[in-house]
Amino acid sequence: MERTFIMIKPDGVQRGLVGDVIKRFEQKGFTLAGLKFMSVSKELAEKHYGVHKERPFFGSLIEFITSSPVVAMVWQGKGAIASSRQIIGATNPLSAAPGTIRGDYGVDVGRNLIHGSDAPETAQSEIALWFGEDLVEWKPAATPWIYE
Ligand code: DAT
Ligand code: MG
Repeated sequence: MERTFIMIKPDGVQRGLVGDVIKRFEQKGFTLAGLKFMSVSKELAEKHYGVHKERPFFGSLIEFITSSPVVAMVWQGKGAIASSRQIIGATNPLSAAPGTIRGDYGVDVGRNLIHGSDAPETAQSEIALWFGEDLVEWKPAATPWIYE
């Protein structure tokens, strides 16, 4: 079982897409392990996007992420990291396939609605950064109907 960090960005929240996004992960068969609605501090945003520090869009990215509340989540399941990236779609929504979250709802790379961890190492560090140990261990009753 893998865990991945997913965040609905300020544009997704402001546009009323929280329910649709959560529905997609639930329908896939993934399990929620953490969920919080929160404002993001500049410090947290800069840590989260630290890898992009030298990029020209870093300043506007931090400004955007801290501009309005986000929904931070941890989703768990078989292959959850790569599968979530597929559910989310390509970074630039204009290149994202229809049926993906970014492909269905976005047009601008700076308003691409959602974040998902890109590898096991980043998933681990992002979950630690956003949730620490504050995750819920549980097994949904539907588990044997999702996993053979
Ligand atoms: P992803 O969010 O798909 O993992 P990333 O890690 O390369 O993409 O970039 C992080 C975020 O930074 C991305 O979701 C939106 C923003 N971003 C990336 N490339 C950008 C660009 N060329 N111009 C403006 N914003 C960009
Ligand atoms: Mg990334």
